[in-house]
Amino acid sequence: ELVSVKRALLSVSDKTGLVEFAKALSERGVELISTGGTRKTIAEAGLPVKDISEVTGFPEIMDGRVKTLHPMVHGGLLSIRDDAEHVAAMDEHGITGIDLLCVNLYPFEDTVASGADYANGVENIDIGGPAMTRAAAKNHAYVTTVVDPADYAAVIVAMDTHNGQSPIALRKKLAQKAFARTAAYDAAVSNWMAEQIDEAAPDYRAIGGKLNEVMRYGENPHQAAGFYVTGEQRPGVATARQVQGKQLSYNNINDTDAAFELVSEFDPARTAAVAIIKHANPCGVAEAPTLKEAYEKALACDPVSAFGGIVALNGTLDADAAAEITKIFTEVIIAPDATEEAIALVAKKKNLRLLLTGGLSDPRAKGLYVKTVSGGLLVQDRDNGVVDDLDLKVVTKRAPSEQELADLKMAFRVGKHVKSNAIVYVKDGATVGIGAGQMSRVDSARIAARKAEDAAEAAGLAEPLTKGCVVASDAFFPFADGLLFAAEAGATAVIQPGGSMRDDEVIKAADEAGLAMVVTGMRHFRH
Ligand code: 93A
Repeated sequence: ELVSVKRALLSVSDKTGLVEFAKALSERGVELISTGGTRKTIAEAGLPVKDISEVTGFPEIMDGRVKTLHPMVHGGLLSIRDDAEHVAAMDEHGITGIDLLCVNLYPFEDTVASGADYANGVENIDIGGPAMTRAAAKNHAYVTTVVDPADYAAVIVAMDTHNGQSPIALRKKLAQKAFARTAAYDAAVSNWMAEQIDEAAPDYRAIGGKLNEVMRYGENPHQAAGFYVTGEQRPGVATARQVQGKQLSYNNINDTDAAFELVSEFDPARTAAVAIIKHANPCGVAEAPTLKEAYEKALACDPVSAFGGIVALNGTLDADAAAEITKIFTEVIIAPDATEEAIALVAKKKNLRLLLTGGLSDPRAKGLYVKTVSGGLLVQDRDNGVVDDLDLKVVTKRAPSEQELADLKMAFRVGKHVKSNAIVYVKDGATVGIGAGQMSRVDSARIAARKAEDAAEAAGLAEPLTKGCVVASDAFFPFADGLLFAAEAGATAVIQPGGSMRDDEVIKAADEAGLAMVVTGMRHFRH
């Protein structure tokens, strides 16, 4: 259980604490062996130290690429000291056991993090160091493996309390740490290489996550649930301050997030905007000079569904907007901020939750999206595509008017936040029909038109709100039928990613129907 430490091999890039450690070992009668730079540092401190070449009988070659990769070293690290055959092999080849290995690796992570070029990155991949580390860690029955300067002191203390010997518990613990280090090192190399060839997969471990709250239940009462917060600094539901109201449920958090992410797409410097969400889908989104007007326009899209919904605003909740929103039953209001008056108005509705985020969520920010599947995790980048950044191409004979173009962009912006298949009708800065989550795109187009008719009827209007609207589709129209249906419902202009095999057919149909159509080249599936 205790093994004496008679011979140590030291080979470190990070020389922190090296001299002190070497000195302590040397004072305890341990023979020191070392590689080039490490040896030099130890020798300069006036300590006796043998060069690795004396052990291997071989010079360091190829710019140090091959210095410790030798049977004299690996035999010394790996030999089972009480195995007759191993002992015979050691005798035959003059191999002496190495009882302690002190290694830290070429600073690969720091080198690539500092923006080193490719050749420099490759040169900093340590081969001999991990090989020795793994050999010593495997043979922890005999060898003490030290990969972290923070452990130097503990090793000396352990030796001192055990008469110069190293206890098995320490060797096991250090071996485990050594394997963790080489595993992380190889992961860093592999990730960097993946980046170099543009094949890096987002790493879900980067998200982390700390349990913030045990929830009453999940999506349904029989499901346990917890709310974890990640380190992400984007303003949003996880970091918002809850001003009033009872605890948010699992579904509330999901819907509130959907609402806030959507409304954050609207730059407050350009317009006030409001999104109303039900079951993670918008049932009304609008922009207007004031939040109150935006809310009224958003509500008009689908007032029936908006009941019990989540309302997100892209600006400071003011008294006018608060008075309007509190007229119907709403679950949650989320906004960057609120005035004192607005807070007082909301306070009259005890159960209504008010969340203040301190800012908007940057739609262009990078982030990760994780979803579980049976036996796995799907990890992808956040969809941070923004229609304003896209190169929109007019593909029809008629180009959209200025108003149509503004509405088209808005429709596409909203469509990004609607479950696929998504069809969004917009008129004068407000959604007038949203078709979500259908298996067929035509059905989404139909449902959206039907909802517009219902809303017009409820409001006592002569014609559906879709007359003269524009339409967005989150993905291309595989056939002309969905597009023609939208035209029939009253759409005059279309925005869609394009890229269907039948694009020509779809464009021809659009031209024949007198539609203006722009393609974005970007798809916004959301499932
Ligand atoms: O180039 S290597 O992969 N080939 C080796 O044989 C080898 N042996 C030790 N790198 C190797 N090392 C590494 O050299 C160690 O892991 C350590 O990081 C570094 C110490 O070199 P020096 O003592 O010359 O500063």
